[in-house]
Amino acid sequence: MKTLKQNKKSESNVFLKELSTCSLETNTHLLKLLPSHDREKLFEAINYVIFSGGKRFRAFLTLQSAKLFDIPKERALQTASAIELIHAYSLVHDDLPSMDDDNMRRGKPTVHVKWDEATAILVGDCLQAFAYEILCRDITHPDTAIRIKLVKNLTVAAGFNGMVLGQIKDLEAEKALNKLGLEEILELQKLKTGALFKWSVESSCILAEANSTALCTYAEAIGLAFQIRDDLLDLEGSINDTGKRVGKDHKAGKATLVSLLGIDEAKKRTQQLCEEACDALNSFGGKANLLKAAARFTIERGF
Ligand code: GRG
Repeated sequence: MKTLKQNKKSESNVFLKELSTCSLETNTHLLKLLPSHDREKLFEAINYVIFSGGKRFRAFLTLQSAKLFDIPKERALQTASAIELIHAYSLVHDDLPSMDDDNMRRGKPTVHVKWDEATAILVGDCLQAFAYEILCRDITHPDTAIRIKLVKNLTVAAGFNGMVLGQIKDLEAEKALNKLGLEEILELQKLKTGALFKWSVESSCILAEANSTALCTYAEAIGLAFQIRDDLLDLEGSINDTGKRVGKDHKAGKATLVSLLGIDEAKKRTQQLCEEACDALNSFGGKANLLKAAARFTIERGF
């Protein structure tokens, strides 16, 4: 009989293998979609960002949630690619000197360091536009109304009532005299990180014309847990594991759930969120096992 520890280890190995498969499939699909271009510098920088690593965790969420509804792989790869492009754009812009000012991402120099600021801005712009263009293609779904819904919901998740609003709140909080309270931090994280997580699974419900309540509850919980883990890694992780500078947010006195609640309480929160996320998927039975494993990865990950 396997011990609990052995079971956890084998679940984690299965999950990591599946994460790597999803990453490979998404990269192959993106390579197929990427047009050739005669603007060498821009094209080189875009390739650098798209294929510079990254866990492809959002693509994983999309591909696995699509499996719950037996969505054809080609369609799911379209939405998985779109969400990774939006995520990649957000990282390139977040790293800019006027935002978080980072020189390392995914273990490599950031775009504005390797090239220049203008290139980084344009690369982000291109990635964003490309994501929407992909969704509009017929292969995403034959029904135009469904394609429009995918695009519309993604603009909301990424835009001024979603990720951008979260980013603005984050930038303002850094300069504010009064530190943010618990509810304000939760709201900020829900927008900055959670909104894209939510679309990652909601997109599969849109493709399947299925109810999205359970999956959205799951995504909101793991989105927050993912962010708390990110803040913990900023404190406890290393540049080798995370591929980016650590200790920066802590040093800057950034308002996070970890700085507000302390390390132990923050870890407890991630446990609760993981349980909440897994419970939300119970109605899918064994089909949701990998998504449940993803929730556990979210709170245990070291990268
Ligand atoms: C520029 C509008 C705009 C928004 C930026 C995403 C974001 C908003 C900022 C990134 C800051 C940050 C570290 C957020 C924490 C959660 C997060 C998004 C971490 C990075 O995501 P991973 O770990 O990255 O999935 P990889 O590289 O694996 O894809």
